[in-house]
Order: sequence, then C-alpha cells, then structure tokens
Amino acid sequence: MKKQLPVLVILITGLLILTACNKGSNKDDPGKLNLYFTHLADGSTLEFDTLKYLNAAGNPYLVSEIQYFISDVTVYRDDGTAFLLDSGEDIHYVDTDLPDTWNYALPDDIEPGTYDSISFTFGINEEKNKSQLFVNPPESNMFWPELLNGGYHYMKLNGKWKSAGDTIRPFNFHMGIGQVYDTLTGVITDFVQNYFRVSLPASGFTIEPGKTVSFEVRMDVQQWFENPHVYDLNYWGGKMMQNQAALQTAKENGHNVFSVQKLLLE
Ligand SMILES: [Cu+2]
Repeated sequence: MKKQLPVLVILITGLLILTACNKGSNKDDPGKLNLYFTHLADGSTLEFDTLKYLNAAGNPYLVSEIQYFISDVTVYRDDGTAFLLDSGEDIHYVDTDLPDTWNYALPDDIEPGTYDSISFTFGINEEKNKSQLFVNPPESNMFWPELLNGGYHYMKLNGKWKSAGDTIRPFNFHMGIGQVYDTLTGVITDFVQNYFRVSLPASGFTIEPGKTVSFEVRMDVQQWFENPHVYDLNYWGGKMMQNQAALQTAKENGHNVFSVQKLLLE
C-alpha cells in the first residue's frame, strides 16, 4: 500500500495555503490548529498486513486497519487556561485506509499566545455518543450494537495474530461502551463508558495571529498491548466488545499510545 504521496500533497497544499494567508494579518487575528494523524509500531511507521510485529506478551501479530474517533480537542495556555475547540467539527474520524481522514483542520479561532499542551477525548463522550449521530459512511459504519447501548465504536483495530499452536486467528480490538452482566442470568444490568482523555505535553508552542500551527499526532499500536498491562491475545482472545475487563485493560493502556510533534510548516 502506497501511502506516502498523500502526506506530501497535504503538507505542500497546507504550506501554500499558510503562505498565502499569512500576508497582512493583524496582531489580534485568531490562529488555528491542525492535527495530522500517523500510525507507528515500536516508533517506526506501521506497515499493514505483515506479520512482523511482536507485542509485549510475545504474540506475533499484524494490523489490517485502524479506525477511530477523537473528540473535544482542548488547548491549554501556559497559565493553565483551557480552550475547548468544539465550535465546528468536534468529533473527528481517522481511518488508516482513507488519507482524507488523516488531516484534521480545526475550524476554531484560537486566541494568539503561548500554549503548552493539547488534550482530546479518545472516543466520544457519553452525552454525544448516541445512535444516529452519523448517518453516512464511513463514520456510520462505526456503529455500536443497540443491545450493547448503541452509539459508536471508539476504535476498531483489526488484525491477526499467531495463537498458541501456530494458528493464525483474527482479532477485533474494538473499544466502546462496556456492559455489566448478571453472573447468573447473563442479562445486562448496567453500561460502562470507556472513553478517556489523552493529554499531550507540547513544550511551549505559539499560536500566532492569522497562522495555523500543525502537529503530527502519532498512535503507536504497540502501546495498546503494554504499560501498565501486558495484553495477551492468547488470554483475551480475538474479541473484546462484550468483555468489560478487556476493555478496561485496553483503556488503561491507552494513556501513552499517542504523542505529538510540531510540524514545521511556517
Ligand atoms: Cu466491534
């Protein structure tokens, strides 16, 4: 799969737009934030459909695709003031097969100044994560079954692993709303929201009047399977959607899956 070209095209287009827009800006003009999503394994660009990765539990695995939502991006001034950027597109969908989804140009106006971190919700919060929120694909394909509380998956990370006995088995590392089951009857007695906030220190960046600051947001797939919990696919199996213990483990491993790096476009 050739996925390098669109990155270049997007970056160059961004550069041209930025250059064009920078002329004649006022010191009180707002700035903008742009996020560009990339996917890694062990710090290197993730390669798809090749059984070359080994997770912390020692499971050889491959990744076929990753689809997920991030929402409610917030930037923090160096004095601690938070600005929630939800005036336009408050939920963004990323799909490793769809280059158009890799770039997230937030429409929000941001007050110029010095900022030192970015945070976002991994998934969608309880208030917003309701069925019918998305009517068109690809987002609508992320639906979470009505019986399991409806709404949408936070993430579908699909792949295969070599299980005990050297059998290749599919895994659906699917995160979303969990359920509590009555141990005797198997009836659902409650639901559990598993979305979480990701905080990314971004060492003092400046929002300049009339300019866009761009960050690469990296997801390192290996991190879903380690720290603090070693996620053994042989133990948990290929499905996690109805297993709150597995979802909780993945959620707790999510704290350091993402990192940011400023892109030098200016
Ligand atoms: Cu699923």
